[in-house]
Amino acid sequence: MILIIAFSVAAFAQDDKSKTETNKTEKMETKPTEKDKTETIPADGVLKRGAMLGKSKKVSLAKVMANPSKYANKMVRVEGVIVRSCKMEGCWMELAPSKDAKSVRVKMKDHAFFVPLDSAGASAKAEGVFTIKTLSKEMVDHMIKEDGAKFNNINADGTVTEMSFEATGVELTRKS
Ligand SMILES: [Cu+2]
Repeated sequence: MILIIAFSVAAFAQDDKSKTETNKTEKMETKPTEKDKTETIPADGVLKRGAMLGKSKKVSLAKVMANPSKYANKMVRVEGVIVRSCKMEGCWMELAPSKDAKSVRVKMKDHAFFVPLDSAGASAKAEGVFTIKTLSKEMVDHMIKEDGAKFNNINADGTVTEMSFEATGVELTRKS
């Protein structure tokens, strides 16, 4: 009985701490549910998250990466392989044209939907908009420490300027 009480106090204390940190860094954003984090990506179907994919122009991820400004700020559809994804909430994933290629960070728009935490290795289609943004040092540090992100282009002041893709909807599959 004592053990159970001690455990629940510890769990409560931890909850409290994560709430405080969240409020500081991310304001009152949507949090992923347990299902959001752990749902299985099927091999014989698709797991859809966010808005249904529409009929925007399909573009090759490799072509966009070769010429980012040509595609920036227009709604497009891309597809690729998930190289890495946010280990905390699934609020971003790195999408590459093929397994060992350079990737682009795909962020789930408005932090309103999420991909499963073990999404790496799955294939994804995404619809959204490419933008070029500078991330603050705080954001970069947070993403490396908390989310398991990697950056190879950190500026001297700790910020990162990167092209990213803001997705309104994604479709994931384990089909190879
Ligand atoms: Cu995240």
